[in-house]
Amino acid sequence: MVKALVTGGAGFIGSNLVISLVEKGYQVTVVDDLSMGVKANLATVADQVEFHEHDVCDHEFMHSILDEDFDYIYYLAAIASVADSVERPYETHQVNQESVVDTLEYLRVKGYQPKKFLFTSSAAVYGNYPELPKREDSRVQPLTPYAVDKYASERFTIDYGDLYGLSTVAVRFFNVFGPRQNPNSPYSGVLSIVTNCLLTDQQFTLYGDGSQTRDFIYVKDIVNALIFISEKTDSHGVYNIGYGKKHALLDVIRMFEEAAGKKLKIQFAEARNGDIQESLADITRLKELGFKSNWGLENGLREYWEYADGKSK
Ligand code: UD2
Repeated sequence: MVKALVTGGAGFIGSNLVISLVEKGYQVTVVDDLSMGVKANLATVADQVEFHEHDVCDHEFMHSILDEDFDYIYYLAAIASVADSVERPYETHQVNQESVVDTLEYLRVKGYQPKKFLFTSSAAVYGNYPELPKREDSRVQPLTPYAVDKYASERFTIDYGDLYGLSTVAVRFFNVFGPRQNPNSPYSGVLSIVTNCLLTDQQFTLYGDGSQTRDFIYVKDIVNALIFISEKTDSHGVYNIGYGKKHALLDVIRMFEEAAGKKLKIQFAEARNGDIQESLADITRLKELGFKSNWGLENGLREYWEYADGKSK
């Protein structure tokens, strides 16, 4: 049986990945300290997953788990909020970088050779340079502890591949949305907040005039991309994961209203400090590897709404 480890497997993207891996018949182990994830995210696969409620910074514990010698390791555990990383830079560093390096080092020292170690990074590493679209070799500008640690961990991931022969790869997520994204912080993914407002008839605060663009991608396409990239023996280096299309926030909200058959009450407010105006992935590398997305933005929005609306009833 194929064995996979997913750190952060109870989180938004992690739980979607775990469910897909279980559907593929993999034996899945999850390590998640539930600081951001929730166990309920894995409710449908609870009896098919080995779940450890544990901090990835506990090196001894992680070593004992890694001794299971996995075929695939998906490293999603992270302090996932940029705002949190600014509040708690050192703690972020321990989770978002130290734990990753310790895992890579343990694999190296023990001579374990997973088919792939996949690290999940973020478009945050690109910072504020206006150059678009963002190619994997575009200039980076990590402006926050979150972005610094993500960038450094990418590099460690790749260097452990180049220097020590581990099969490793890193990905940069653009704006991901879909089931189980947590809307509870002002810095949660904007579409999870929109969903929450639509479901509860609350007013949504739009920061700026809505013309800011993002490369939104449905979580199921993200999961497919993660599995695809990890299973390709010739994947290497960094891959952007987005659709390679930019949409104005207000246009996406209109599309979402259409899918929901409901109007969102919008209150406009000053643009957020540090908000970037435009974001767009160049996904040439991902396409050249042979990946094709299944859902796309409109289908993703529709399916997300059906899920969220169904849950609320
Ligand atoms: C994303 C990441 C962030 C960081 C950044 C790097 C998410 C959730 N956040 O931030 O961690 O990597 O990219 O560039 O993926 N907005 C509203 N009202 C709200 C919430 C948001 O108008 O209640 C706006 C927000 O000001 C922004 C847009 O919606 O212009 C998207 O916001 P976001 O937080 O979902 O994502 P982003 O791209 O700012």
